[in-house]
Amino acid sequence: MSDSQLSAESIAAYLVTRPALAGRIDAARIRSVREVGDGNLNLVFIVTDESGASLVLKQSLPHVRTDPSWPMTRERSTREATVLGRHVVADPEHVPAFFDFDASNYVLAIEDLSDHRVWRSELNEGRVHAYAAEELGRYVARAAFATSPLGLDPLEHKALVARAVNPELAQITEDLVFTEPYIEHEHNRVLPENEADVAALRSDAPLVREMGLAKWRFMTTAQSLIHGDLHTGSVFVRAAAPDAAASVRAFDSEFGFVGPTGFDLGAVWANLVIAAARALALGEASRAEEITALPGRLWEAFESEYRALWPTRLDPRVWGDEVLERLLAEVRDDAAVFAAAKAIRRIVGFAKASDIESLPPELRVGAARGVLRAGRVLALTRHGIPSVDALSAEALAALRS
Ligand code: SR1
Ligand code: MG
Repeated sequence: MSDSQLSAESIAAYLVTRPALAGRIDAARIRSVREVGDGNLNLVFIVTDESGASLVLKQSLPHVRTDPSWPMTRERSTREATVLGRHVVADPEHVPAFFDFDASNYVLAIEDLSDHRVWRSELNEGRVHAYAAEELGRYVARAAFATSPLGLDPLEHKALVARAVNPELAQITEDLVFTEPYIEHEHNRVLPENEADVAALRSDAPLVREMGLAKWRFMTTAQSLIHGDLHTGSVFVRAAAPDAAASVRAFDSEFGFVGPTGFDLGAVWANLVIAAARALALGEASRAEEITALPGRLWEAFESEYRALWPTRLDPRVWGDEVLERLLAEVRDDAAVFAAAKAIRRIVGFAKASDIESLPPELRVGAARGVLRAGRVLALTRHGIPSVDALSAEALAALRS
């Protein structure tokens, strides 16, 4: 089998060709195959055999799933395999187990996490899962440390930069996140009542400057192997139960490359702003406040894990403790401006967020306006505000204004 598209009917035959999966699932006794992909890009199947063993097969399509006229490199599967392969070593607690990668057919085989739920869907239904923010902070810190020159031999780090280069998907982010919201573009779409808000955004020269600088940092910074698309729809959560601990897993790392560490933190932060906007629109003020506290918890967990790993850095001769403080300040500053960019793009640009889109139109207008204002506050006031909590509170005030 080469370069062909999987289907529910072909999966049993496909599994027979993958020796790495032989002990994980019985290809001769497949009970069910469910296609569950609902993102913008890929086919995703949950495969279960008669014994109840299961796994997920994820195959990249040669085009955007939601727009077949938009071609997309299938090599993004190879990038995802690189990111997941590294992250599963750095932090197996926070990513799916990784079973197999078939480079000829662009198929990853990973752990079935059907007992988890997508965090965005949970937030949309009013279940906050506050612990997830801290777990993600730890995940970003562990992955960042292990794949940066702090934890990787310099030659290995450079080899990783080369191996993980992801030009086509990085360009999507560069265009969709940092440029298109600030120009007239066919990808953009807002409700007529929000047109004036978008016009105000585009004529806000300091904001456009900050977005331009953020794009520059995104394109020129090679700190650590980032997930690259860590929004709440890329995170599985499972609350603690009497027989199981809470679990948080980041998936879908096909946008990953060696980039700015703060980008992943900013992505989580942005989508929490959007979730808070939804809660406010629905009149759930205390839930909005609860969600607004999460970027601070995300940051504190990141910082504390990063500090805990710091004694293991590879070159303490020059990377002293003042360097740590500067690196943390830089990552925090990046996280805030990337959060701004990622929040605004979900309102104006191609990829929307169901948190806002599923609101009734009369509530969507105000929620969208609030997210744009909050994004502006994050980008423009971040230097003068001493903590993520304080900046988050400012963003909440902007959501309310
Ligand atoms: C064409 S891909 C659109 C968006 O979906 C992904 O989740 C990324 O965020 C990308 O920008
Ligand atoms: Mg995705």
